[in-house]
Amino acid sequence: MSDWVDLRSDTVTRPSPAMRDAMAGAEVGDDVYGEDPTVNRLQAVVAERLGFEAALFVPSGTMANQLAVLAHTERGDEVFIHQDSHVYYYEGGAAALWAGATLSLLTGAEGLVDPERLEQAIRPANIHHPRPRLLILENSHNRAGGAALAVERLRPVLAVARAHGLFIHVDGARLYNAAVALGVDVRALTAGADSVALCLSKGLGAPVGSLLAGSRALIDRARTYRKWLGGGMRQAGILAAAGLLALDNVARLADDHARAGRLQAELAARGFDAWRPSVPTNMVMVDLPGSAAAFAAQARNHGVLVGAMGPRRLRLVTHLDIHDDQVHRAIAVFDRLAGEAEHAG
Ligand code: TLP
Repeated sequence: MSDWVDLRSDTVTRPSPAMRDAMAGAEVGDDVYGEDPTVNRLQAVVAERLGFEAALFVPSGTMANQLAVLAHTERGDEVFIHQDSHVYYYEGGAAALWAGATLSLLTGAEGLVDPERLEQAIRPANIHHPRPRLLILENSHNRAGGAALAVERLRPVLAVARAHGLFIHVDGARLYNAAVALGVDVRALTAGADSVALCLSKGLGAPVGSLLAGSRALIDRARTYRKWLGGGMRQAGILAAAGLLALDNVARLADDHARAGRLQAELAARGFDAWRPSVPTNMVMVDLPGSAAAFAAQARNHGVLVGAMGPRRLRLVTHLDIHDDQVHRAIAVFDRLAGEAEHAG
């Protein structure tokens, strides 16, 4: 697939030669015994960077989120979440399956739960109601086009959650994209949260791996659930070594954001309804008059891979393996397909 322009996701990056070397040379031990020095180092570094006591290395962002739901709740507890959030929309009903959670789906601009809607949704203690327990936020917000949500926007909804004694989990799969776009330290975006999920295998370029960060007590509970789910990995230092190098890729996320900006501007100039949210990151959404799946199939015929985010919406994601060249090729293919559609019309 090396000649393709793959804009489907930032999950498609392949490890760099330096990463492969670090993996080959990683010092390892059995992580189920807590004895893998490289995993332990990665967990300590990420906990410190995100401002938490502890962190746990897990295979995927989905597992990090699901462990958070399991560790914060008991069966039946109510979890408040935006209807476009990954934990609800893209995790296959896992929160109901594993944690037995009651999901309360809320709305709000750019993927952020509206504080008034949250206030209205939280019901008083009563035998008829599930126990209100957890608020989940997502930053940057995937289905909102990669929207980075600033601290000032988070504050009101965090205050409502706190006032009602809810725990707060942030799905920060792309938290560093948000921090870079907003020009803030990542800790500004984790302040006030009880746990954060961070992915190393998206824009940061590791082949595998995510972390859940939180208090030591929460992470101890999450470790037990990880074991129950079969997520205890043995010589996982081979993966953690790549993860440690991935943390060096934070500053260059700005390049991905700039390329996404150029892609959006060029597509818009060619008549596409291409948009990015108010504080954009590494995504461009394109709303089409016709089928997104059909357009994606045609683009594939010309070597450009894009994802369908809805019946008429495409998502284009920039990442480590997308350089200016690839951006130009993608624009040329969109141009050509637009021309063909005009012809057909
Ligand atoms: N998202 C994937 C797809 O599942 C949609 C993608 O290509 O964007 N939180 C957020 C906000 C995510 O976008 C993703 C992955 C995850 C969690 C889950 O991470 P993984 O794929 O590692 O389980």
